[in-house]
Amino acid sequence: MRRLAWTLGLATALVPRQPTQQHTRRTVQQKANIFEQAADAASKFFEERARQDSLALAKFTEGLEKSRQNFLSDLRGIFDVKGASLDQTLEKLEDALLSADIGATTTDQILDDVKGVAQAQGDYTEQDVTAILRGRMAEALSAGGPSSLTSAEAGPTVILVLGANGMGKTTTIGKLARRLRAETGQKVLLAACDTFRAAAVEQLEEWAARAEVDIVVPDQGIESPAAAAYKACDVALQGDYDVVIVDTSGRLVNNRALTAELDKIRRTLEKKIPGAPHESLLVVDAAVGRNALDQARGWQQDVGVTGLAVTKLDGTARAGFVVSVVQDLGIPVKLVGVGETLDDLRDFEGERFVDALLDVNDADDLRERFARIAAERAAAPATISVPAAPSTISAPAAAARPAKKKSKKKKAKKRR
Ligand SMILES: Nc1nc2c(ncn2[C@@H]2O[C@H](COP(=O)(O)OP(=O)(O)OP(=O)(O)O)[C@@H](O)[C@H]2O)c(=O)[nH]1
Ligand SMILES: [Mg+2]
Repeated sequence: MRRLAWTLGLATALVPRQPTQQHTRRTVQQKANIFEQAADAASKFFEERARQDSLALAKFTEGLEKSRQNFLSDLRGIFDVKGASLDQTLEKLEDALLSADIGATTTDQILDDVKGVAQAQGDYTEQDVTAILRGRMAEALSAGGPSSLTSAEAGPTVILVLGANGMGKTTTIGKLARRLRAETGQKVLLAACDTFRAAAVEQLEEWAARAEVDIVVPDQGIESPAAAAYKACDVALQGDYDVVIVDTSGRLVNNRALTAELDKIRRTLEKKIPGAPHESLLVVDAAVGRNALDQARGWQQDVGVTGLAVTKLDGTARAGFVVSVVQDLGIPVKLVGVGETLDDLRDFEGERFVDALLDVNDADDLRERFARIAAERAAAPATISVPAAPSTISAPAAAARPAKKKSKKKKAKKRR
């Protein structure tokens, strides 16, 4: 419906204004032709947009295969049960959401919405639940703010990359460098400031070669990462680079000496390039799940983080962790890693991520349905009681209770 309205609007806008004096048959025919051409152009425009959207979604879907399969099979299990009570459905939905690491806040919101719909409509459909899942997850993902990388207004943009050992910092830098060079034509410089781990500099050199970008390595015998950062800033300013990406060694945020070293790198960048670092990107491994969330909280408090790069989403069945990390920390995810090769880095878009996770084909319909539900929920009284005998259900609510007791301990642990 929305698409039709758009098409007609665009077609009308594209019809040139004709003089109104003569309404000959020829003029009418000309108008009809113009209208037809405009409608044709509009339909091609939408076809192309749909093609690009589905390509981008396919790339995302590939990387989220494990999580998608897991989540969808859990969800299907809920709707395949005929005559389940609302309590039973909510119980299973809660299990599915917590197993996917969606997080307690968003899970509670979703369960509350489903209860609300059941109460208001006396029934709920699978489409209602999918619309609620999609809508609330997308909403939670947008809570961290814009997911585009920040750029400097003038001079080089400096991206400082941080995180614990083995999270995927160096790999992400290599992928990002290639993307910025190949897709946006920027002149990229890598700064090898991991002087701690043997072979870290060579690893970054290999990524620079693959990404076909330049790199600054520390001078022989100089082991201070701040000195390497200083040198990289000089090269960036003299060489007119657009972006400098700074690799740092892996560290735990509670290691005071290493955090002080990071401060020194940051002060050096600030002194040499106004406004730097423009982005402090914390790299977290999705497979680490909720522990990564605790780590990220420490980084946010002690070091300062402007965005997250979530790596190894391809290896986890709990990509829903991304929702809880954004919701709990209020920091946007800016990049996601879905594999080990140069092409396996994606810009993060909340809605696209959720569509890939839920295997959504008609996002417009779900978006409209959720808007309706959210508006009704906003207008409804704050506390909603579960209806005693919901319509889809014939099994007695008591039948669900033993299962609930059995899983309570596990759930409480997950909710923490
Ligand atoms: N499957 C998968 N593997 C990844 C991804 N990103 C990184 N890796 C792998 O994770 C491992 C560690 O990656 P690095 O880039 O060396 O991690 P790091 O954070 O720089 O490590 P340190 O410098 O030792 O702290 C490597 O084997 C990478 O190939 C990803 O998105 N998916
Ligand atoms: Mg590294």
